[in-house]
Amino acid sequence: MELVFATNNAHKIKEIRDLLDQDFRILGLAEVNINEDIPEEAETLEGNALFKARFVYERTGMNVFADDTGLEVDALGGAPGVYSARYAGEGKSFDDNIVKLLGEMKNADNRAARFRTVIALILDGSEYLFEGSVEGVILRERKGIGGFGYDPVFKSLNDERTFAEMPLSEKNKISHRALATKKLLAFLADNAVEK
Ligand code: ITT
Repeated sequence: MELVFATNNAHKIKEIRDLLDQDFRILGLAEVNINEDIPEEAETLEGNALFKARFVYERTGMNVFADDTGLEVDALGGAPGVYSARYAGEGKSFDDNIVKLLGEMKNADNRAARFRTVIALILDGSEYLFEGSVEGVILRERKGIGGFGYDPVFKSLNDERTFAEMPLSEKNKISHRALATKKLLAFLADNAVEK
């Protein structure tokens, strides 16, 4: 069965191809001739993931899924959340975002935060949502050089290391994205009819 993954991120596409068995053929946006950037303007992760999946479904009629991820910090009322990629402003770097985050949290004693990923699937015209999250804390300074985004300042409650101190292969087994993806894969294994 063919399934579009509404992303241009080749790394994400490879990761899911490695996890899915051969009954599924994953196509990226370029492979279904969608070459524009799909806007991410909703106010929730669910809204963005659904918007991206619907955008592709309306143009292609194909089964499709899309994801969105954010870092939700309790002391900041859930920010940066859906704005995680552009927290310090459009076109700013991962490090600029960390600088802003640590600045905003300078006086915060409550360091609780979570990474949350939402995946929206449209299968045979019906919509489904899957979620994965990892609870943790925001450190006061960076530790580690692996991963990306906010990884150097995020430590899961279940580990002594930040995500940036873990080998990527290990992070990719336990991450918010991995947990949401596992739910998607289990659902597809049970519900996707061979086409
Ligand atoms: P797409 O091309 O797929 O849209 P994106 O950069 O928008 O990729 P996401 O929606 O998955 O990526 O994530 C939004 C932001 O959240 C991302 O730019 C990072 O700042 C942060 N983020 C997401 N996953 C992360 C992770 O595993 N570790 C650290 N930061 C992460």
